[in-house]
Amino acid sequence: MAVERTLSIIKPDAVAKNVIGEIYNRFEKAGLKIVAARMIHLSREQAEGFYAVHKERPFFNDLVGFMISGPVMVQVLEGENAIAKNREIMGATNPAEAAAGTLRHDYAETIDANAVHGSDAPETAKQEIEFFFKADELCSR
Ligand code: RTP
Ligand code: MG
Repeated sequence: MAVERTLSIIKPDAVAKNVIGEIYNRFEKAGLKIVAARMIHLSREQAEGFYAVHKERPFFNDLVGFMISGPVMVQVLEGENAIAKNREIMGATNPAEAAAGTLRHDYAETIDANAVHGSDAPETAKQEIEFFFKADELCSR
């Protein structure tokens, strides 16, 4: 299986709950390495840019409003099958449907405030990583 990189965001609700460390622990236990990380309070323009793919969706304004409601923790995860593995750790988009033991089951309240983001495919992972980090800010190890 190929070593991949994926972009992960701990969203404002989970940062406010003070569970960054708990979430990092899940990544590390699953064999994913944090190779870059940064805390940032996104501007509206940044959040709209990051979620541009969803701009025609009915939930776009709520999503952007939520993502700028407080700081987020952004990280690049590296490991075998990292994109799918991270999505497995995250659980279903709607926490009510997320399997026991997943991050969204354990830390999320609603489909809007759903604790984490993870890239969904190799091409989006590449774009999303480049959105937040320069190449020399990634520390492969
Ligand atoms: P994410 O991008 O945050 O990792 O989540 P995802 O792939 O599981 O879900 P996606 O379809 O990409 O949607 C992005 C975020 O928009 C919010 N959403 N709200 N009200 C709704 O029907 C709805 N659908 C999606 C969620 O916060 C989701 O994480
Ligand atoms: Mg998505």
